[in-house]
Formats: sequence, C-alpha cells, structure tokens
Amino acid sequence: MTTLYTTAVSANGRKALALARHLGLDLRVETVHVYRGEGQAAAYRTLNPWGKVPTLVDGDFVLWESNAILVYLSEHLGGGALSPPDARGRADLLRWMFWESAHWQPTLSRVLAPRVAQLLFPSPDAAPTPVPWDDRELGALLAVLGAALEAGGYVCGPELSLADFSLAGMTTYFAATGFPGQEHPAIAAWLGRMSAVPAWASTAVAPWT
Ligand SMILES: N[C@@H](CCC(=O)N[C@@H](CS)C(=O)NCC(=O)O)C(=O)O
Repeated sequence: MTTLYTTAVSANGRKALALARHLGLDLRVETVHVYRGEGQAAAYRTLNPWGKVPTLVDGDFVLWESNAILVYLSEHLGGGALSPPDARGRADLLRWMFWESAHWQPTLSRVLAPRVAQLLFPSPDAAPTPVPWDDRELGALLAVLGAALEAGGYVCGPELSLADFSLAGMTTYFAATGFPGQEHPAIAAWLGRMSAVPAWASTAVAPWT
C-alpha cells in the first residue's frame, strides 16, 4: 500500500495527489494538518524531518519533496507516464522542475504567504493584505514561464508532462489571491488548459476555488 501524507489545501500536496489521480494510482491519503502544527509532531517527523507535506510512503520507501514524489509516481508506479523517454526531453522536464523548486515556488511563497495565511485563517476584522503581483523577481519568473507557454501547449511542449503538475502547484492560490491573468495571457490560457485536466480540477478545494 502506498500512502500520501498531505492536506487538501496544500499547493505542494496537490501536485502529488493530482498526479496520482491522473495516473489512476490507488493511494491511501493520510491528512496531516500542517497549518495547525501537525507536521511538527514527533511521529510525522520520523517520516519527514522537515515537517512539511507532502510525504509519500511506499512500503519501506519514504520520500519527501513534491517534485521527487512526482518523478517516483511516474517512474515507479505510473510506467513512466508524463515523462519523456529520451535524454533531452527528460533533461528539459527536470530543468523546469528544478526551476520550480529553486525559483518559482520560493518566490511565490514569499509574495503570496501573507494573503494565503489570511485566507487559511480568516479574521473578520482584518483588511485583505494586498498581493504585490508587480514584485520584480516574480515579474521575471512570470515572463520566463509566459514565454515558454507562448506556443499554446504545455510547459515542455505540446504534451502535458510532470512539469505542468509541478509548476501548476503554486498556481493553486492564484484565483483566490487575484492573479492578474490579463497581464499574462499565455499563463492564463495554460491555467485554463490545466483546469480541463480532470485530476487537476478535482483537487481544487476551498478556500482556493
Ligand atoms: N519544497 C517542498 C515544500 C513543502 C512545503 O512547503 N509544504 C507546505 C505545504 S504547501 C507545508 O508543509 N507547510 C507547512 C509548514 O511550513 O509548516 C516541496 O516541494 O515538497
């Protein structure tokens, strides 16, 4: 039995859950309410010393870091689906997944965190914290991703790949935090295509919907 430890509202957990559904994998989902501190529980930290979600447990194999989990789900359990078989295609895929982890995810976390926290823990008295969508570093990242999506397909070309699940993760927060899609039409169009992927759409939950 394979178990995914996650919480439905987590952007990184959503990547793994959505890919598992897309591949038709039979995963047991165990909820860890990381935003209520459950990630720091001693028992969970024996699986994931970092105390975050997602974590995948497949028999005696324990894996954390969402992008590594995507690769494992595809290669070990999904027959290599959504991952190109050739070296250049695979290197391109990994390039985008490393970029997601090194740049996209940290920058979006920094820019969105205050508003995301408000939406997770609403307080009737708090005015919405504005999201600095004009942040210079974020602008550079949006330009790079937008250019890659200009042709109208997916991140690595005309076919959906693991890179789409990876990069779409943080966009989980976009609708609720007011992503200015009109300023980034290629990204907005790609998000529309991702919404048409049933496994991606089915993992969208409140307060992000
Ligand atoms: N780089 C990690 C990031 C994991 C991460 O930050 N997960 C968030 C949820 S999206 C979390 O567990 N946050 C709870 C916390 O920081 O305590 C990955 O891609 O898996």
